Amino acid sequence: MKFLNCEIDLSRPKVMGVLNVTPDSFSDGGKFNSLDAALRQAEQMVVSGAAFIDVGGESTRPGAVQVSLDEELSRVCPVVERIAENLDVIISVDTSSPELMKESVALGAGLINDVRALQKTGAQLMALSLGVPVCIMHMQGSPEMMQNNPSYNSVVDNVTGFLVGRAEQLIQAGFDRDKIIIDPGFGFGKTLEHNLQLLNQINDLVNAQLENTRLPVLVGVSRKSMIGEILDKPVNERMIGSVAAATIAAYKGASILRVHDVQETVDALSVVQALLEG
Ligand code: 9MG
Repeated sequence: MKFLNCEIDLSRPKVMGVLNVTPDSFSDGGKFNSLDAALRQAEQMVVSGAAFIDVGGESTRPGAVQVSLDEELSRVCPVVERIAENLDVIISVDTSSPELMKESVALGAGLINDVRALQKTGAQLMALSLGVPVCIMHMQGSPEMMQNNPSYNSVVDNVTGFLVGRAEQLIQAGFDRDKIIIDPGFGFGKTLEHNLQLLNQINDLVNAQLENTRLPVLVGVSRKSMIGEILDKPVNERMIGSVAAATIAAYKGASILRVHDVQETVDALSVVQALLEG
């Protein structure tokens, strides 16, 4: 897949490091220190082997309240700018806001990661005009309400149908097929049972055909409540469970793993890669 200044071979699984820039993410004081801390964390993830850094200023956790556009811009833009100036990595911007898409691509972001699949007013048109690859995600409901009794006839069919249908709409609107990544949205309006069915059958999504080709699949399970529920452990004790789930997804064909624990996941993916090549 072609990004701003480089091409990434997604036939081998790649790691996307998560960089949350919400106020509670870096508790070391003022703005300058927070920026420095964000850059150091991004640098560490790049050294550990991340191909992408996903920068997000809006919490999309279940029950999270929305932040204002100004707040999101002021959290994300300086971090995108600093990473673009200092690191050789593809910057993904985790946003549904067309204004932030525009600002961050101008500052050097090379991928738009939208948990709302470009369905917010103006997002699709903006992403099209910017011309960078996009990741579209499935979510049932909205972050405020999505875990209030989610239900499906068949979660795998429903999620696959939505993502392939949405990709088709984007292509018809002028998007390049080679610039679309799809994501089942683990934990976004899904029970543990739904998440496990999706993980178990992630190869169905990987193999879903759109005009005789497949779309790369991004999987984000890192530290999520599905891992917490399985292990009965708090968020700071979910690393091994998260790596295990990412490993399964990669073995079944996922192309990008969105994770907090980059080095551990990169090592696990090397084992997957050796097995697949062997
Ligand atoms: C921002 N964000 C949180 N979880 C995510 C997931 O699973 N996928 C993508 N694409 N973005 C996510």
